[in-house]
Amino acid sequence: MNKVLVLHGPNLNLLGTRQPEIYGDETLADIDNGLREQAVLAGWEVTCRQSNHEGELIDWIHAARLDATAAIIINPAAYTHTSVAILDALNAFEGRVIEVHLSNVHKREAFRHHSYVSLRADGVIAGLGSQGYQAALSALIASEKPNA
Ligand code: CA2
Repeated sequence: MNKVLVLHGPNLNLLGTRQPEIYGDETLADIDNGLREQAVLAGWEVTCRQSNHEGELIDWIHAARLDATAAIIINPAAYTHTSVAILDALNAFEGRVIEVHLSNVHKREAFRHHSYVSLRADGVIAGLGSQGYQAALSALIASEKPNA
């Protein structure tokens, strides 16, 4: 079975409680439950994790190298714009990587326009709200190789 790891970075545990005008009114649990349902229909398995700690996100990326995870969908949140360490960890991961942002970071402050993670990502989705995660998973499923 194809395994996908979904990683959410710092402060995304607050989704649905603050700033709905930017990040929408769904909670992180809503997003994760939707992805699990979508995955099951395709015979895929999704594991979702959120952390406010850079090192914990890196440890999960390292673990994905060893447990046959096919792809990582990651919203690194503010670490997008600061973390060479997350970029380095993703560079050591051999599967596919899709970077997702709820908001259109390019319409926002200049410091959000640069992403270290985009240097590694196979695809980047921004500004579609929670649908961005669904689109990322759909793209991964659609590109599944027969007998992979
Ligand atoms: O648009 C995105 O998904 C971001 O990755 C979200 C990050 C931000 O730093 C990036 O530039 C773009 C911020 C996540 C904070 O999430 C909150 C959600 C609800 C309430 C407060 C923060």
